[in-house]
Amino acid sequence: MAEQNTATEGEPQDLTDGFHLIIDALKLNGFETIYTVPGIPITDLGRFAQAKGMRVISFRHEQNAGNAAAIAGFLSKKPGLCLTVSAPGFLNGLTALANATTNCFPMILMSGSSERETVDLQQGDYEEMDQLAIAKPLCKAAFRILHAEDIGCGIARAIRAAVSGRPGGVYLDLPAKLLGQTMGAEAGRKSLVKVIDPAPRQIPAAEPVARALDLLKGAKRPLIILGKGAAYAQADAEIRALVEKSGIPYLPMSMAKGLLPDTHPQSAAAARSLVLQKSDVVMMIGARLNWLLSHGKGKAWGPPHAKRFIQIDIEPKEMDSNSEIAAPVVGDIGSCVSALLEAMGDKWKAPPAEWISEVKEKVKSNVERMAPRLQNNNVPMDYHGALGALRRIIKDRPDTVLVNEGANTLDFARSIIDIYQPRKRLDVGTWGVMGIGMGFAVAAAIETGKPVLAVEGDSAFGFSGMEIETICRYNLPVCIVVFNNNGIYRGTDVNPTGGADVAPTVFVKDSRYEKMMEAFGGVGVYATSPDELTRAVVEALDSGKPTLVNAIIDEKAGTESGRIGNLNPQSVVAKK
Ligand code: FYN
Ligand code: ADP
Ligand code: MG
Repeated sequence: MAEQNTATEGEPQDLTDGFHLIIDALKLNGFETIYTVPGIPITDLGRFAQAKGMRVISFRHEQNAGNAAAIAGFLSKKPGLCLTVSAPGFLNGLTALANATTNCFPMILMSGSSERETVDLQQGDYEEMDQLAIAKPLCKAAFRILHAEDIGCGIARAIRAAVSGRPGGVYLDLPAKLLGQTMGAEAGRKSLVKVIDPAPRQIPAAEPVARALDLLKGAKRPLIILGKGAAYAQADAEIRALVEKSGIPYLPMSMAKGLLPDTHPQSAAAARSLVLQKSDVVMMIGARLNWLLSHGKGKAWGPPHAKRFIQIDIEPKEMDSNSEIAAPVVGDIGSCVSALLEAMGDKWKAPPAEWISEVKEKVKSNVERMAPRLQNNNVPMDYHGALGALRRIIKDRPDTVLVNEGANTLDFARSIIDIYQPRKRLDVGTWGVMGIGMGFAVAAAIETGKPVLAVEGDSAFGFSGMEIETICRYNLPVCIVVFNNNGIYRGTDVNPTGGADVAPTVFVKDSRYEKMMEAFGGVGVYATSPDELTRAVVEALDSGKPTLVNAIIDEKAGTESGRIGNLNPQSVVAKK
């Protein structure tokens, strides 16, 4: 927005300022949405962005705005934008930025900050904090812009850092003074940078591709593992073609579910333990050998050193991080998968029939074992009854985005609810973090325009629950189902001293979460049976009205920490 300035010497000049240069730079680079919590010194930045046609989604807590930006980055392959106030707001957003970096989601956290001179002398400014220094070790890159004429380059650098190579979080420090700085409008316009090719393709050399295929060809019991990097890459058709042409069973990591429909005949999701144990050559596509894959070694993986790994990843330093990688293929997944497909030629032989049938039999028996439990209409509900109902709903509406967090609610939903399309399952990711629920749900609705079903443990919901006001305010098609079992993991713990305080894992019994939604004008439903749950969710998805279903789960159902209770240290002296 140019203003007339008559105060400077000579001719009157059109002026612009830091606020408008930032917005112009963002718009020039195709950004449409900012996730934020307004306040000093960035309130006007949000206002002006809205005035200039950007969508400015205002949250109740910065961590949720940050989580929204992070998942927007995952869904769109462009950095999600989060805008916060200084020190405390910045710190609230920082958790989401660190989590985004850990998960390889591109996002930019822009925070207002107080004056450098005062901060550096620690003179006690309003919300004083050396934010740049604090952000640096927790994200992929951190920059500060001090001069209006550097805004173009600063934003360009932030974009490139977030999306090139392994994606991640970037911090951009915006001192209050910068926002008000003026410069000539024409010079300002020329200083902006439109980023060309922000995430250049990284094409693998022929040799690593040939090495990988040689290893795969010689395998007796090959396995493909698809990770969320593969989902992020948006190379859906190529990945499906590679899996199908190879004939190899594949295991989807949680957020890679749906890259191929979970009902695909090559899916080994329901034979997870077996394929990890017995495979001899494993090809990871955008998946890391971190804790979620037991670091590629130990009991879960069968005899030591019996496996050979192929890893496709954009990050060369990922190779050998946990286990030896016999055939590293470094490049972007789209290019790597295309190169593999081409080099496979037309005469690719399917893996040995005994292996395929062994995996299929295990899948069949696990699926058959689970099936009857998913039909139960028990009151109070158990996880299988409630999730069986939601599984049928997603089957009928495969374009619904499923957001999922909790412990038992997460673990049961991951294996029970089949996903049919890429990037339709968003969850706690690499850290197993609680609190992503409402931020992810808001951004999923906004970025995809599809209905969102958020399946939340009652504890998990509490971390971001206040954002149901945000969901109602923007009238988003989000249906939240709170799996209410009166506590963390389950609701049955007691205080061993007999004192008045309840056990630390226990909540108020029979909490009426649905009334929270009603308080903001949304629809609240109290559901005690799978049939009631089905009716409520179907109605919510049909109407698109913000809805919260309080799903009453047996407080005895569930186990400590879901399926990862083994990670809890055990005391040798105390008994639970
Ligand atoms: C999977 N399974 C199925 C199906 N899908 N059986 C029948 N039908 C279907 N559709 C089987 C699968 O083969 C496994 O059995 C079992 O169900 C569990 O499958 P899952 O969930 O894929 O495997 P598992 O072992 O739980 O995976 C390990 C994990 C996972 C670490 C990747 O637990 C995970 O992502 N955890 C994240 C937890 C987290 O972040 N929690 C938040 C913190 S909670 P078998 O093959 O017989 O073993 C804080 O307390
Ligand atoms: P999961 O938890 O599903 O196994 P991870 O987050 O551990 O997935 O792994 C994702 C991997 O994907 C990371 O190592 C990351 O470097 C990689 N990755 C992300 N995007 C791309 C891409 N476009 N091309 C290649 N690798 C990618
Ligand atoms: Mg609970």
